[in-house]
Amino acid sequence: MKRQDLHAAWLPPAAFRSVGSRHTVVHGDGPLLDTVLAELREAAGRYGGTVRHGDGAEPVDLVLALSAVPAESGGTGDEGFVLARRDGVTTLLADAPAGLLHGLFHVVRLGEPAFTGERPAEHHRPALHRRIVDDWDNVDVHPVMGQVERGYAGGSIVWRDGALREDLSRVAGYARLLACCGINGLVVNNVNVHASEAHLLTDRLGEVAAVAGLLRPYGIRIHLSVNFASPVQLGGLPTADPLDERVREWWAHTTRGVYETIPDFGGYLVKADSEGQPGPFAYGRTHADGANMLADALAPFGGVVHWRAFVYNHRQDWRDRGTDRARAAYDHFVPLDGEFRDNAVLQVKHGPLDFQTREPVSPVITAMPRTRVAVELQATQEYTGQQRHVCYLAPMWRTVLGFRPWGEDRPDVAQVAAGGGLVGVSNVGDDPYWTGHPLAQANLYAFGRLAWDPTLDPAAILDEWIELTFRPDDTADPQTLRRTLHELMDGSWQTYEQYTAPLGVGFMVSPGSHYGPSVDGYEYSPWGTYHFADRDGIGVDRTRATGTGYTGQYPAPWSDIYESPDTCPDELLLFFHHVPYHHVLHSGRTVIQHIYDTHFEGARRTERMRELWRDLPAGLVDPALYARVSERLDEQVRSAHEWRDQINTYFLRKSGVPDAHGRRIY
Ligand code: BDP
Repeated sequence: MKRQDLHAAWLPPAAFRSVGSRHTVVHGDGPLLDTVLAELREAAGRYGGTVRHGDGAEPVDLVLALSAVPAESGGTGDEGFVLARRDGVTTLLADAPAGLLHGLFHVVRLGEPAFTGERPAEHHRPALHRRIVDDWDNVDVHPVMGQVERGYAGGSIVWRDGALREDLSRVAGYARLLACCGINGLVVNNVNVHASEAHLLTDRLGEVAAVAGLLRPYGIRIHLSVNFASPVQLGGLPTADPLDERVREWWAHTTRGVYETIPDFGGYLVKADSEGQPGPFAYGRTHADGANMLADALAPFGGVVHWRAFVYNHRQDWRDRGTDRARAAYDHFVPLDGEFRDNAVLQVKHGPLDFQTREPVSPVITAMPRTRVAVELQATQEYTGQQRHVCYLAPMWRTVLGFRPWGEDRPDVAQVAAGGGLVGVSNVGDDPYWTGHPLAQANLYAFGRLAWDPTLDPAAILDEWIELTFRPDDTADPQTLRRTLHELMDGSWQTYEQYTAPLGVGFMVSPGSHYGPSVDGYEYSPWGTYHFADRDGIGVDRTRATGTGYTGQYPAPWSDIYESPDTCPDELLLFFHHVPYHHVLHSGRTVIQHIYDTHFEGARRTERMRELWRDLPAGLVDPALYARVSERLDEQVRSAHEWRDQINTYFLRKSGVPDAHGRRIY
């Protein structure tokens, strides 16, 4: 495998071999069709096929046609397509150009099987209309957060040293990768909108337009994070009160300017009244007032405001056991259900706290039937090993998306999110492998695929990613390569969970960096993330009976299931309950023994992961990639042992209960 191929992530040239060796005809016109043609021509040039635009007499293997798919079969919508194969010809039909682009990538994913046998018509349509990636890129290097907030893959591919990069070829490559897995929106800047980033909305809009121009050929709309106080900061107004006419006019006027420059602009993303960002509370207004003002400014142009529900007090008094950060989003937003405009989407983190390794599903997702809700996931591995650890997140996301808040036979989270969308915080940077850890690419790929089809099996998504990225069949030992990658990645989320904070209790990470263990790092801080471990027990009592009442934010049956330690799932026990160390889990083990066992087991599993990689026969993957993964696995093993030893020692000292198996704890 050539080095440059690796940098193409899941779209190395060889991914197009099957398509590129065919005789293809394309019917239809338009900018996205130009992209389809360019992709096909590039592949044909490499692999000996031909590409024709429009009618002709020569025989063909592949037809892509923009044509109305009969309404009785449901049509294809804006982005769907129909794939069929008969009499030796594979056909892709779509009502709209984006459908053919997605169809082409589907055929690329299928490879040879797209061109063998017969295939009855298959209808493909995205389950979610809005499938958006949020970059947390800063224009300037932030003194604490760096160029990309919570970025673990180098600098921004868009900005450098406070200015738009001259060479934006990585952005074009990014658009292609995102389109291939189904993404159709990108928020180009950080949710924390610092001073220079705020100007992207006005005098630096040209930079946004330049990026939009690179996304457009791949059917991706650009969105912008905006600062709620922009009318003051940029407009010179004395207030940003959302009900003040001058403020409303400023936003209307500014938004008009945005659409004059970027006619297909997607909309705004706002983090307000959260972690120091300004918001409507300063003016005694609600978040619906704030969101609706922006929604009204965007509505004439078909734009949407994504308003984040991540609102909580980050300066709380840790001595006050009654204040529960997990409650905050629900308490702020649920009373506003029904007040948001139709083009306002409430963007809710999947869990009530903050992207921990294990959290219950946020109850906000269940409680706002009259509001469009988007679910936000985090591909950047802030709390899941920071792209130094292998942690394939699709199994976690699948668990979230498949959760049925109202019980069996009722809608799942993915169905609720269909009204608003699925959003993923990006994990890419200017690193040659895009994501620092080369295997972390799979998380971004999986995010896009789950946004398109939330029912996909994480292992099947991983198969796709492996086939596209590593082309196992081009290697001497395809099965070993496939098996090794699956063994490393399939269960890696569970492994990570084993050696870090136990049973859903969360955090226990180093404050600030969020990397590595610090059991009490946040325990006496104002951030609201506590575990309450003492000599007798651990966990947060969030019950209605004796705790913060958080369980009451869930509908039945989960409000009751979570309320009792007898029915609460083990993996979330300490999220919901404060229990003694000798409390017996459903697994039959005590909490303290579970902590010891899982930490020994998790650390041991990382050793096994390293061995598997060491045993991989030479030549199956590029040597530079091999070395990068090896170096990261060394760090994962080191870090997992550090976690194991600190967690086990801490709880041995707190509880005084020895390990039943007599293993060494320090
Ligand atoms: C937290 C991150 C912080 C983000 C915040 C957010 O630590 O850097 O700004 O989430 O989502 O997880 O707004």
